[in-house]
Amino acid sequence: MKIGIVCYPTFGGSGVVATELGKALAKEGHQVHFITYSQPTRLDFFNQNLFYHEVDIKSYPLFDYAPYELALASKMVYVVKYEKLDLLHVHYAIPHASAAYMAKQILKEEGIHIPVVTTLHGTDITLVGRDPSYAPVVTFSINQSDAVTAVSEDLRKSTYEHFEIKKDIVVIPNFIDLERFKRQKKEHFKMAICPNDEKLLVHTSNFRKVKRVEDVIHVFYELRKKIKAKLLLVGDGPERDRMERLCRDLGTCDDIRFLGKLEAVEEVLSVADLFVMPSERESFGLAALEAMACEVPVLSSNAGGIPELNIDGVTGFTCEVGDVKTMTEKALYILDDANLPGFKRRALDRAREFDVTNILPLYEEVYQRTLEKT
Ligand code: GMT
Repeated sequence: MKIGIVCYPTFGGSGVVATELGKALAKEGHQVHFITYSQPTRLDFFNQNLFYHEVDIKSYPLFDYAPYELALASKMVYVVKYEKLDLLHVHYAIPHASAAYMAKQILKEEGIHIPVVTTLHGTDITLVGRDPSYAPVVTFSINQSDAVTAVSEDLRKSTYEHFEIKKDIVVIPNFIDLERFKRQKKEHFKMAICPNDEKLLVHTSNFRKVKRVEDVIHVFYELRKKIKAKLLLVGDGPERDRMERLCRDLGTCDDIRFLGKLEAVEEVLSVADLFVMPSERESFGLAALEAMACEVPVLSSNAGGIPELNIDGVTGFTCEVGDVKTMTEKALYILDDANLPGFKRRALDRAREFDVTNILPLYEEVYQRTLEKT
């Protein structure tokens, strides 16, 4: 198949999933065309089946905001027409699904039919999409898609609850490339961070409010009263300054390192003992899956789709959002030397269920059905 993938090119989960999906499809022999405003972060290897088309966003003094959606729709029209695509797969409803609808209508005028598959990722439904300033367009463009998928059962449910959706939504969970995400031997790295055999906690995120990074720091602060521990915070975003101030206020700076955005997050995960994800909302929790694939148990909230991945008491624990006290108790339990090896093993076993080789055929099935139907 010739597939056009539209996504955000950043470190964000939806962009990562879209890029990894494209790479996996290309390895299977499909021709994949990425359409986005810059080279996707994870598009890091050459394959003869992979193509990248950059959206040209023209600015003009009249525009306070350059109309990205129009530039994107135009680019989709060109790519579908000249590369003779069979299907467009757009990741994250805003504005990709509505731009795809517009491209589809333009192409229809020229006698070209292009089916559109939309994948919902999370905040496009649970936060931004629900806002009255976007909701009607999100509802319309989901209903106009030829197929719709969501990354968890919880996101599917929440989409039906908050929008008037007439379409079937197929759940296809996030996936992981176990060739890349696996525990690597990095003892020298562990020694450098934890010279006194401290337990190592890791959190990775985009440091937005929804991630509740302050809970990670508070859990760590409480935990450190009981055991020797260090914390690595990976990623960057709007909450970073506030979190650095919090560390200073709590006097924990010596034991916490802010590493910023990292390409090779699997290297950090390879030396971690516990991954912390206390998010307010999370449709799936791809970062937790990456940790589990590196044999790291997960201490998380029970928000959204996280419990569909992190099995309470098995691969880690899921706690009420904001319940720092319980999270600290559960962290201590997991990090106990008698319990840790079992949690690590079960985290990996669970991650294996989300191996890309199990999930890729589910997307291929959706594509096939969509092409047959339309
Ligand atoms: O987590 C974020 O804020 C980034 C966001 C995105 O759209 O890039 O991630 C969402 O999509 C990921 C991939 O499907 C999911 O694993 C994340 O759980 C989801 N984030 C939220 O729902 C907050």
